Amino acid sequence: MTRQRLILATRNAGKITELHAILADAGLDLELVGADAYPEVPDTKETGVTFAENALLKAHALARATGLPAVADDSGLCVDVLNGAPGIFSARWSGTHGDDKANLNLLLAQLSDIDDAHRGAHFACAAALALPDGTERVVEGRMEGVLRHAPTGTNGFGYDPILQPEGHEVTCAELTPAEKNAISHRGKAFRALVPVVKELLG
Ligand code: ITT
Repeated sequence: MTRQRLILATRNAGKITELHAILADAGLDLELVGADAYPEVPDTKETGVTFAENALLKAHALARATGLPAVADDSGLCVDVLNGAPGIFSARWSGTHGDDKANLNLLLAQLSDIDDAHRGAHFACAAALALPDGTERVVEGRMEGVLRHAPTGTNGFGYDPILQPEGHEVTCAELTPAEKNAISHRGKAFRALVPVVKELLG
């Protein structure tokens, strides 16, 4: 019997490895491929105003274009004192999409006068599953923490060097990938997706 193919709407190999491990741990035998396996399918514009909307947009577009079930995620950093910003703008906060260093430095500068008592923030992730017939599900995960005044650590990406997760004395960039996945917004959202995948594809 051929294995059910599931596409993940990302070109980020780390995300594919992480979801693959979570699905395998759950006993789901699916063939997981990244968007790179379908180079003719264009990237979807993230025109939604919430993480969930953007994850659903990406999953539906890929499911429609390929005729296969598709998973997509959208994530970002939400800062309490900024009323949830950068949020969906996290990847392009400084104006240039994907310039992690500029994004982090701009955020630190904006928060320079804010003391430790008011530096709460969380990473948020929405993960969506869409089927070619239009069926959809979306789940969310969060990692709460506080923002440091300066970056520390070299692991991870994005805002990892300044987010110290709740209950930890180090930043996300000082955790190993496995330690981060165990508590991360994306790890939680992907794990919450397991029963959904079982329900719709199991
Ligand atoms: P895709 O290609 O999969 O869309 P992306 O780089 O756009 O990946 P995300 O949507 O997952 O990444 O995240 C958007 C931004 O939010 C990302 O550029 C980071 O600035 C920030 N971010 C999200 N998750 C993060 C994490 O685990 N650690 C640090 N920063 C994160």
